[in-house]
Order: sequence, then structure tokens, then C-alpha cells
Amino acid sequence: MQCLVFPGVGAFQTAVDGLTERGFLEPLRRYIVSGRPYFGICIGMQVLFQTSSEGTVPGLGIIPSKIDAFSNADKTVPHMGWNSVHLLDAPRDADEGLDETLHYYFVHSYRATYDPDREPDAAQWVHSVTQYGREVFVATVRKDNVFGCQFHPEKSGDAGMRLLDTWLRHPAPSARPRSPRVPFPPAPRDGFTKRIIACMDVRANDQGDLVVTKGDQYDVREKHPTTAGPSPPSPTSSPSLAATTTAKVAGAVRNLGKPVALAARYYAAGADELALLNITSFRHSPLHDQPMLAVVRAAAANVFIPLTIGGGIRDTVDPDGTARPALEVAGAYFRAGADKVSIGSEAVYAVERLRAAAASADADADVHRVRGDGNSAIETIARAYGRQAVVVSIDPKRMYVDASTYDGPQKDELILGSGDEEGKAWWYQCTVSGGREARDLSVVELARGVEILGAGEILLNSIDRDGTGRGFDLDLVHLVRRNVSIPVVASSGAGNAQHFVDVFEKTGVEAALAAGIFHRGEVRIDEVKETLITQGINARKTIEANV
Ligand code: 1PR
Repeated sequence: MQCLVFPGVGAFQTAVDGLTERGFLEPLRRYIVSGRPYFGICIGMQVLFQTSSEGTVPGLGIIPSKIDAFSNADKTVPHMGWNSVHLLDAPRDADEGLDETLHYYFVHSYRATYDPDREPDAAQWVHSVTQYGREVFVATVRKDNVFGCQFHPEKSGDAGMRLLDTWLRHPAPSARPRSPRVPFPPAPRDGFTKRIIACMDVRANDQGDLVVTKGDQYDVREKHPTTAGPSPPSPTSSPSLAATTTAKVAGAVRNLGKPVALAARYYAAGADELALLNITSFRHSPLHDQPMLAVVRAAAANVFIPLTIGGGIRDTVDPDGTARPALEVAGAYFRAGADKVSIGSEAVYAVERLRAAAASADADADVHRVRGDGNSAIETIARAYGRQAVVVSIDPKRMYVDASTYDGPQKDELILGSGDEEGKAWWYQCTVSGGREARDLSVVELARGVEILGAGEILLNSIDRDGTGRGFDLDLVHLVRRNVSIPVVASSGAGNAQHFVDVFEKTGVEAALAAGIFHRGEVRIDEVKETLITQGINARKTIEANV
């Protein structure tokens, strides 16, 4: 049987414009109305509706309702991560591949509300709902030949594969009477989980091969030579992910394995998301210099969870004079299978420009009251692919000052140390080029600025904590968390499972990332999840991982 799956990534307006420009919009409507099977994912579901406040163009108008933005009054937006679904026809639909005990990966800022009292006709389409904060919204629609889901089954691991597989086997179920549609009031707590992310810093070693490396405070070169031999046994039952028998040469790039193989292992081990950061210093565009695209393609072919790709996403010019806008680089990564791109240095420069524009527009103006010029990498990529596809990776480091005399612009952001750090004071300074150059910009200015420009998430590293195993810098994470309303990923310094509990409990961040402890097999991802769940923090159970 002929079936059509429309997996949507991006913004409503871009999707509808793209369909219109290619002459697909009317044929798509005719296809769906003809009764042939249609499976719409994310934007592929949203285009079934009449309108979206994300754009000015109408959608297909098949579902008589509209798409609106989430409120960020009680939660971060986008809704980015794993959440549960509640079937409205639970007993009958249990065989349809959707399972209330599992989690599915959502990433969106706009949603359809479920309101059977006001919109009884639209409610007839609703198959399941999800709660985020206090909002209950449409997770899946199903009627006759049409199935649509707001989450991404292709990024929801085994749970998503099962849904797709079931639908492909039975795309047009026999019509069955629906339960009466009734209001679905929010429960005291939603099913949203904290994400655990495994990060791979990738760069070419001295032989020119792309390898996963890992720095100590961003220094990825071996300090002490060793002779060849097996790596020490892992303290856990999981095989050590580290390179095994290679001798270490002082000054060589630390080699912890091949990126595609490691990505597959972390997927199997239950990671909620993966990040691949190309930390090569690009002279030209990454498309010209590196086979990173091949790595992304190969990883995405076997890994069915979200992939963030970073490094070198900026406007560049190749040696032959070809201009490579950041949007083109990002587009190539998205087509290769990335779900999000992460922007580092370029985000700092964009916020510096934003600050300069604010200063020249009005001496009293601050960065929070202006808009970007529309040309930054963050803005162009968010416009085309949606803000949820744009992560900003921040590389701050502590700038110690004397609190009794300091009167600089960051005086309102000063952290006063306690415990071991009693008597110290510092603010967090932004850096570019992998921490090699410090800029006159604080982490708070950067975080707020990138939110204004349209970033959908912040990946918050710490040069001071990177590779130390001393735990996340809770002061830093808390500072950024309370200054933005987009999701924040805490990164750098994880040394054990309890550190993840600490960062979630003490800062409220949405996700936490680690590299070294996972690469060296010192802590397993399922161990982290179990520790979280035991301490009352919602996590995606690794029972559904592909171990
Ligand atoms: O500036 O847009 O080209 O992006 C460069 C990207 O590469 C940025 O995201 C920047 O953070 C990253 N990067 C550049 N140099 C390094 C380096 O290590 N020399 N890696 C680097 C940053 C930090 C984390 C690390 C965590 C967790 N790596 O990604 O994985 O600190 O580590 P841990 O759990 O072992 O403590 P652009």
C-alpha cells in the first residue's frame, strides 16, 4: 500500500512556503482527502491545522483548529525533551504502538491545545495528549487515514520505532467509535524527564583521522606518555569506551575512540541525546575542511535519538572565494541527520554586535531591549529551521576579583564564594575559539542576548570544571538558569551519578551533559538514571534502552 510520511523539522511558515513553492501543497491536500495513508511528524502534523501563530500563511485546514505558542510563564520553552503521552482511547488503542509507560522525544515551541468543550470537532481528531507544565496539548491525532504526532518517533528510540513499525503494518485501521471527548485537566506533575546527554568532542588527530578526544580544562593533548597495553578494567560492568591498547605519546591529541562507534554505544546504553562537537579550528568552512558530515550521516543512520552538531557554524569564505553562510553549513548538517546545531564563538560576536547596537541607539538602552539585525547565524538558522534547532554553546571561565573594591560592569553578577572558596569573588567571562580568547562579555549578557536573538537552548560548559570530575559549577548553572527562559544543559565536571542529582535539584536545569566519565566507562548512563529515579527525579528509564 502506498503511504506518505511527512517528517517535519523547522518552522510552520517555512514548511508551508516550501510546500507552496514546490507545488506540493494542493497535491498533498488532495492526497490526504483521497483517503490514502498519511503520517505527519511535528510540523508534518501541524500543517494539518488551519493556522499557526508561528506564521501568517494558512495550513492545510484538515483539522478545524489552530496552533499557538506555549506559555513560558511556568516553564522553559521550547518543550524540548522526553515526555509521556496519555491515550484518550486507552483500552482500544493499546495495540496501535503508542505506550503510556514509555517516553517520546518532543521539540517544539508551538502546540495545539486540547479543548473538547470549545472545539468538539477538532477534539474528535485527538488520539493522545501530553502535559508540559500545566498545559495539556495534543500529542497525537488519528482519524481514518491520518495519523500525526507532535513528538518525533524517529528520535524516540525503541518507543518511536515501535510506533512507526505498527503504523506501517496497519496504516489505515478500521473505523471504530471514539470515546466521548472530555476535558483532560492537568495532573499535579507532568511526565517530562530530565535529559542525560553524552558529548563527544571530535577533532582530527595528528594522523588526520577524526577521533573523539577529551580535554582537561580544554587541553586535549596527552601530558604523560605511556607504553602500549590494555586499558585498566572498567569499575563497572560496561565495557570501557576508551581506546584500549594504543600507547600515549606526550603532546598527541588524546584519542578515546571513533565517533560513530561511540555514538552507537551511547545510544544502546540509554543516552537521551548525543552531542558531537567538532573542536577543530577551522580556517575555512567545515564543509570544505572536514569529513564531519560523513560522521554525522553514519551516526544518524544508527542512532534514533536527537543529535546536536557543533563547531565552525558561522559565515566563512572558502579558498576559491565561495561564500559559505552559516545557514548553509547548518543546512548541510541537518540534511545529514543533525537535529540541532550548536553555535559557539559566533554567538559571542553576535551578542557583542547586539550590545553595540543598543548602546548606539540609546545611551540608556541595554541589550535586553533591542533586537538583532537579522543576519546572525542564530537568527538566520532559527528563522529557517525553528529556534528549537539552535543551541548556543557557552565556554565561560571564572574571572576572580576583589569584591571589596570591584566596581566593574559585572558587579551585579558577582558570586561570593563559600566553604572552600570562602573569601573569593568572581564573575563568569565568555570566551571564543575553544577558550583561547576571553571577551569583554559576561555569561549573563551572553545568555540573555542569545535568547533575544532566537536561540532555543543553551549548552553551558565551564572551562574551570571541564574534565576535573569535581561536579558541575552549580553557581554558574544556577546563574544562567535564572536569567533565561529557554532550556539550559549543564556541562563540565561530572564525576559521579550524584553530581547529576545535585545539578538538577539545586539549579532546575533541564538536562546535564558529561563526556569523560562516560568515555572512560567510570559511570554508566543507566546508573545515572537509576540514581535520579531513586531520588525522585523523573528520568527516561533505561528499560527501554537498546542494551
Ligand atoms: O566556536 O562555534 O566553532 O564551536 C566550538 C565548539 O567546540 C564549542 O561548543 C566549544 O565548547 C567546543 N570546544 C572547543 N574547544 C574545545 C576543547 O575542549 N578544546 N570543547 C571544545 C568543549 C566541553 C564540553 C565537554 C564538557 C564535559 N568541550 O563539550 O564535553 O566539558 O566534559 P567532562 O564531563 O569530561 O567534564 P565554535
